[in-house]
Amino acid sequence: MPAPTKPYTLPQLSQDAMRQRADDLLAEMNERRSCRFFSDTPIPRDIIERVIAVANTAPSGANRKPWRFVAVDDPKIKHEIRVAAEKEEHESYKHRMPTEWLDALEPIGTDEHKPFLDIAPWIIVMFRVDWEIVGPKKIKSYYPVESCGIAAGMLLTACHMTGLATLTHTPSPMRFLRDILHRPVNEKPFLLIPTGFPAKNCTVPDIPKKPVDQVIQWNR
Ligand code: IYR
Repeated sequence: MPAPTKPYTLPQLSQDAMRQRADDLLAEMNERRSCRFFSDTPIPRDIIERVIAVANTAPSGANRKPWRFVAVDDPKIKHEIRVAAEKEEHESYKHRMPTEWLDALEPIGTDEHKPFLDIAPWIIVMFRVDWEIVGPKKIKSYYPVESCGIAAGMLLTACHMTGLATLTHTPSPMRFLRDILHRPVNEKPFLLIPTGFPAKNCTVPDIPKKPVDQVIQWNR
């Protein structure tokens, strides 16, 4: 049965107001960078809950919200994650990643060492839920990868707009996260997002973002 409906409206802005808002948002989001040097300054849990709540507003296939955010601030668990991630990353950097990939990463300067996993006050680990058991039923998710990608983008945006730096970290393979965090078999590690303030002396690679005219193709 279709759900009951309710009205949906948005404030009617003038075109100039729309331009201004988009320009302001662009200026703000242009400042977002992947952060690899965090301060250990604690961030209260309720702030993390708020940014996750924003991500949780993301659209999802059949409105299933096929994600789970595991927010980790326990130093022991963060360290376990670091040790396991560095073990996989060591293998990847030394044996699994082809030269072409290593060359692509060279300007970014990443390597197998992941101290930020100890230092950042929080690691938000995002799991993708492909199915759930609800009562006697197994309920499928739809488009879980797309849905999680959208929610992850909204989480990064929410963190940035809240004044929190993030890194989208993808140790590979990341099966170890399910074991360390005791997650059930229907949850697959999707992304690991350390968050907190940037370290006082934090730097980022001085590389440009691709200009927008290179990523838009107008139909005429
Ligand atoms: N996951 C590895 C390697 C890595 C891969 C890509 I693609 C990046 O943009 C950055 C790093 C790591 O986190 O070091």
